[in-house]
Amino acid sequence: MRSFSKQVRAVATIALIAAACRPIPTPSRPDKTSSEPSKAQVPGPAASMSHGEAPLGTPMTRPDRAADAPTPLAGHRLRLRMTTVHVHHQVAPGVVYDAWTFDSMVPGPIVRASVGDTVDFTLINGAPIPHSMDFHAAEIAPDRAYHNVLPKDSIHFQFVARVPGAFMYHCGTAPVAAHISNGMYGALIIDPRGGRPKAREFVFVQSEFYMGAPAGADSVHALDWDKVLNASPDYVVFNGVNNRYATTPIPVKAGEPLRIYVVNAGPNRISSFHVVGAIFDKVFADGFGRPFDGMQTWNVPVGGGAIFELRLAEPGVYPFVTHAFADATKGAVGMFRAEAR
Ligand SMILES: [Cu+2]
Repeated sequence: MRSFSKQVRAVATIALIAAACRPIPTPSRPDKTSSEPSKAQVPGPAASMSHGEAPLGTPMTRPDRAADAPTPLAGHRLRLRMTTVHVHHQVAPGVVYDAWTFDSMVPGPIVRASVGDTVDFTLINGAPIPHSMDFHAAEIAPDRAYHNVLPKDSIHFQFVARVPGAFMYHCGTAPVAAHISNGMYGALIIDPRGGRPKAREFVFVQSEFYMGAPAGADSVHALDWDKVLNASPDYVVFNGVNNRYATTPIPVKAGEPLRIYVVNAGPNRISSFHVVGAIFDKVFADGFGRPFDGMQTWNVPVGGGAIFELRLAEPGVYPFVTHAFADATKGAVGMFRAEAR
């Protein structure tokens, strides 16, 4: 079987040849902003020397971040700009992965808008191979909006959010399983007009890592394509990091209303989301329509999302997991620490 890197190079070559044989639409070039990557962020060959303070090479993903959902958008137009960048991502202590990202983050930035809002989106490809964007909350012709963006090129499109819910976005460039496995996904929250009842809100994106043997001076892992095809990940994680909120529990108050947006990026494993010691008051599948009341565990399909509302009854530590426990054992576990109000 051909190595995965050869397959990716072949796909990239085919994409480049195809692009050379047809006119490339002129993208709307965004103005330079601070969100555009600096030259230091644009990936290049790893340096083989140090300049004394730190080794040169591919930059790391941005530092750890909280699970809190961002505040809802004030206006009705979300001007959104992302850059695809290849960086090193720390999946677990001492375990570094050669990730493909939106904005140097795994998962990518959380996007939030409301029903009726226009999402005005620009994707800039700062990576050395083609990438693209697929928003599950958009109703749009994929061959117009979701096609490949070549290195150093960009694409611009917009859509109006019609359906509320917790949605996935991801790179849709072939082979899609590779681009998702390498880190190109994120959560897109669409609020109903007028919002949802007040609650502490969190976003968990479940996903998988398939580790090849470490290579290079930095012992960096890259994708093992056979493991992807066998749906046999080494890590299944929330928000990109093994046991992320188990080692650092999320503080909440006992009895306060909690709302959790869960998106399952996969690319292969169903998330059977469960909070130990709690029953969900309401679960919204994706987020639209009538909720299910009194649920213990809810399956979030690959490429899907769900919204969970609950309260933790008393002070204590409450694990949240995928109840597919082989996957929880591989890292999809976190903790809430409920304190007295
Ligand atoms: Cu991609």
